[in-house]
Amino acid sequence: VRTAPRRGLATLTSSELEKDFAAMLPEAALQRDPSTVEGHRMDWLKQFEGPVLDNDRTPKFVLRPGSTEEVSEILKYCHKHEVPVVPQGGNTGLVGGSVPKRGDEVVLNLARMNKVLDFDDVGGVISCQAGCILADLESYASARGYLMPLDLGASGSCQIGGNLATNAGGIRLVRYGSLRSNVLGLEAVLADGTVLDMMNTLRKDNTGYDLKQLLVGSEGTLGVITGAAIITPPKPVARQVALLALDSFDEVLSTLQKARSCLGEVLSAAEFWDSPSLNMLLDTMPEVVSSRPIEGDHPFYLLIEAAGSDAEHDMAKLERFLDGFEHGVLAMDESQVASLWSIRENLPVALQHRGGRTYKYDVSIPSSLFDELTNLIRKRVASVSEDAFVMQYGHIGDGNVHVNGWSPAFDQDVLDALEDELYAFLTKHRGSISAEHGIGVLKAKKMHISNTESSLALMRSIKNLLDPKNILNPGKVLPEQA
Ligand code: FAD
Ligand code: S2G
Ligand code: ZN
Repeated sequence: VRTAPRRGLATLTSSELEKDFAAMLPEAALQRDPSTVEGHRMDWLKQFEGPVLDNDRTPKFVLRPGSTEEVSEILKYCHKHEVPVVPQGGNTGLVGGSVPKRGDEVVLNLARMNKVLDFDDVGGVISCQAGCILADLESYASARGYLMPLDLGASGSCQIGGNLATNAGGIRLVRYGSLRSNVLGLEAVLADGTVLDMMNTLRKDNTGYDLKQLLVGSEGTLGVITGAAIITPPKPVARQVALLALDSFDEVLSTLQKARSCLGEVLSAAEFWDSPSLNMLLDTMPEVVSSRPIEGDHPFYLLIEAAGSDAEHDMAKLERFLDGFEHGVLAMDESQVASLWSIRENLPVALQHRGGRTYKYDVSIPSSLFDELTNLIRKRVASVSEDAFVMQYGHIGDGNVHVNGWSPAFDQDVLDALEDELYAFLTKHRGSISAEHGIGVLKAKKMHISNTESSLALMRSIKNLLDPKNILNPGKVLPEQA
């Protein structure tokens, strides 16, 4: 908790701000309950907490606007009075982007803007407000024979606005592509309160710079996303999931290749995890996963999902793919499919429940370097304690690996040494420091590893153009300048 006020902090106190916002917004738009407000100031990992400043400079409320107009009013006011704002969705982000960093920021949460505005059931396009929870949109689309182009373990809490702001990846990217490629329209409010209405449901619209794409993935630093129009692909008729036990990461890769060639267009997901991941889950959340899905403790597990329009046709493809494997299970009905998926989706949840300290890395690297990367992290984490271990899991279909070290205690020196070595490795091999989780606070200082100086300079010019007073999520994405 930082007590002394810092240079450049907002001048208005929480009480003054609250009085002004109460005068301009309906009562429902101000959340004052202290424990709720506190929850909005701590991230999901419990690793980032907005500091409480003295002199009543830390807002004791959260803003929850109910309309784009209210967001615009709020930003006009904050722009005029130079009050920093943290746009927030479901607060499931993993890089510290969704909570205050300095302590004087106002949290602007989109939860109350959760309406579906329109659904085009011929073209398969949903238009909705940014505060819609992803799982709610999935139910809405599924009831109409469609589905959302993304799914992730946080779908029960994350909002489509946050998904867009982080260009979230998840388990469907291998089939439907990035969220970015599925966005047709966007509505956002800029730092000065200007409403940018780019809500469009046309598949083709080549009229100048694609401004919406600037906001997708900008993590709340260029504007507040208030609405979107997203392509919803047709819901597959049948879904089958195979889980295979494999002996090496190379075998995971070769099996993925085989899946691609045997299943072709019906391959809808390819996720993997290793033995330490499954053992951690069985040990930490036996109430969720009580037994091994396949007899024995195997080095690696590969989950392959086929989803198409003809169960028989898909099954024939799947049987060809599964031919020759010794250890595996094939889930045919929804409950078996769900239980295999629950292993994968609960890995990060169990890790968070486990307490202790997680060293979380979400990287993209050429698969040939995977073992070297993991051994680098394993060597460092093992030096913290003999109970420490490293887990590997993720979206192998997109080459996106989540390497998580865990130890009972935290060791700053180990973290510093690990990160120096890891980021030097990524620099050397032109890997990405963030495959899907974004930058937030956590990786702002490492942006130079995945971006050239000229790219960073252009990003800064764009930030200065759109948010010259730096009120939108200050200290996130771009490294702060001295
Ligand atoms: P928040 O966490 O609230 O915010 C995230 C960022 O977006 C912040 O910088 C915030 O300022 C900004 N923001 C939020 N809403 C808006 C808005 N309306 N306008 C402008 N900026 C906004 N991520 C993946 O990519 N793939 C995964 O597979 C995945 N799995 C996860 C599993 C679990 C169990 C958990 C806890 C997280 C997972 N995540 C994953 C990370 C996280 O869920 C995603 O980053 C998600 O998109 C964040 O959405 P949110 O609504 O919670 O946003
Ligand atoms: C996933 C969640 C966060 C993590 O499970 O796909 O994106 O790295 C991750 O545990
Ligand atoms: Zn992921």
